[in-house]
Amino acid sequence: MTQVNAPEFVRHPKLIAWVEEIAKLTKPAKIEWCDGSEEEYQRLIDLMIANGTMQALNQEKHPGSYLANSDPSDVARVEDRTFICSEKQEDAGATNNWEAPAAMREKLNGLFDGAMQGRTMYVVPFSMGPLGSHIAQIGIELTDSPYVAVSMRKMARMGKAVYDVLGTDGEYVPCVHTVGAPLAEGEKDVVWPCNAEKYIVHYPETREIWSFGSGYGGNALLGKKCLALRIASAMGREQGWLAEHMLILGVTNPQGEKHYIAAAFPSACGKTNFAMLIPPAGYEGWKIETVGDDIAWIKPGEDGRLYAINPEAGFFGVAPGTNTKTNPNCMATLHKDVIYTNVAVTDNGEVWWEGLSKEVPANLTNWKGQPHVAGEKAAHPNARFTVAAGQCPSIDADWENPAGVPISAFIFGGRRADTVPLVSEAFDWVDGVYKAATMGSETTAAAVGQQGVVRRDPFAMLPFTGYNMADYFQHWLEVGQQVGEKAEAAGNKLPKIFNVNWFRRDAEGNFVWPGFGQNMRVLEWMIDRVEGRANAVETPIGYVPTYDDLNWAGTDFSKEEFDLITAQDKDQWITEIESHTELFNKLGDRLPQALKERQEALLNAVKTS
Ligand code: SAT
Ligand code: MN
Repeated sequence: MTQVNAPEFVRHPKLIAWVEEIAKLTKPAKIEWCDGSEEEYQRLIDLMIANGTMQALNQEKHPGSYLANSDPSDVARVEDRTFICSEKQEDAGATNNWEAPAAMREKLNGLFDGAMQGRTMYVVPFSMGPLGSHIAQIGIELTDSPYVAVSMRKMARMGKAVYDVLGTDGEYVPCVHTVGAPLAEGEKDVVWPCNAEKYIVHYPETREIWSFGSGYGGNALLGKKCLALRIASAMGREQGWLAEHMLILGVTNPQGEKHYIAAAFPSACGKTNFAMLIPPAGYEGWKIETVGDDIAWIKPGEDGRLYAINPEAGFFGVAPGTNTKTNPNCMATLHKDVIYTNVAVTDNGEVWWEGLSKEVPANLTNWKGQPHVAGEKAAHPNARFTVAAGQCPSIDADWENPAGVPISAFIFGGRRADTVPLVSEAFDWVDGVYKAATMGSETTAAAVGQQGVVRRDPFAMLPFTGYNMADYFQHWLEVGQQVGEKAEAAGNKLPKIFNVNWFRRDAEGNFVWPGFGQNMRVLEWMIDRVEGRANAVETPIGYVPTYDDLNWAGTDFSKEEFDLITAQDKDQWITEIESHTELFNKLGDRLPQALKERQEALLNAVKTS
């Protein structure tokens, strides 16, 4: 049996026993306890260069940066292979795949038996949230993928110091990950080992994560979607806080007034770009700062305000479409020390992806490692960069403040070609929860499956809520109620809730709203609404700005275009609201009555408008 040989910085007998137990099951050739050092990082990178998993990029253009190409069958999250295994099926709810924990354990025991044969098992200690903060959660990921180990070092606070926080008996979320490709004695490894069979399994009650068969992104970097959203959302429900699929940004106006906003969009709908927005011409003196680009943990304060932290330490962002126009801050963040996955590379060792430049460079090698063929994608649409958040020029001074930042407003946005206007403000908290709960969005390449079809994606959390979605809605309603009472007592206000749609199209199928920096105009209106100084008109679906209520300084965006993108078509809205019934029926008895009532009232208001 493999020697566990825990180093002396690990002083946690239960943890060591657990590593021993998993080693006995998975039978790795070797165990390596990661310490998070620079030396270790470089050694693993060099190892992957030697075995062909990674290639060094042009070190002058991309210092410290590397590229990995995954297997073409392992390029995105696998939602249909993702399971929430609570004791009772109704606790996982209708929107999650479920299997009884005992049955799943038996299945996984079979799959994990010997799964790491011939490989090294890395013990990766990490903290989601600032190390030692009362808000942070610790995880230990056991993985046979060095790619995962180096990526975790960028995406989370990873290293020896985690064990100091844990001490001899601290709590952690055990995360077991294998690519599911054992190597027989003398067998040559492939460049990106993985298994056609995949399981991403969560036990919310015992707070464990088990992942089999994939080495990619959210399937394998278990601190991110698995811990910080699925497990954390279940913790949050028990403990009275929220784990959300949200970016967090700070807006400061020329007078120096600062507001923080948290915004939920489904994967690959521009959260990273929005979080790093640069105010456009006409917005001199305004500033946007970035707290996080993907996940927010939000806790009620005694003053009735909601405080948010970004539990992550890095960005795992979509590369295609990113360029110096769409996201200059992101491009600057990528100036060094990046791990790229599934982008294309020039013969000069420079990265390229669709949208990086108008011209496609000659002699391009595509993400499959083959010569690029015109008309095909050079980078995979879900190609990603992994980079430390601290490198971002717009990073907020308080991004690692363990107390979090106070949230003034929530934004929910889907990708919708029609029906949903540029922006609307909810009438109140319940209406806001309704809007978020019934949000629809066209599917993207971030998940395996058909793309561009509208599906309900409540709170952009459809793939990430670790318990019954109806209970999740109820939890949001309760948080609003409790925080609202505290806020009133303290003279504060609950955050306002807005719905946006940057993705509306005209009759020719073109996007109407320019997006990116121009979203600043919508942000300004929101903040002025929070401050009670902006005008809005009441419509059946919420408060909306007129053309004159937005600041158009520095743009020639016309009233005609504005009318197009803000139009509310009565028939489309009746169809839309009626279609919410499908989700509500699916969720069944546990759906909060307040949301059913809200649907009826809304439908009535639209019909009689
Ligand atoms: O889940 S991933 O981390 O692979 C990316 C996403 O879908 O947001
Ligand atoms: Mn995401």
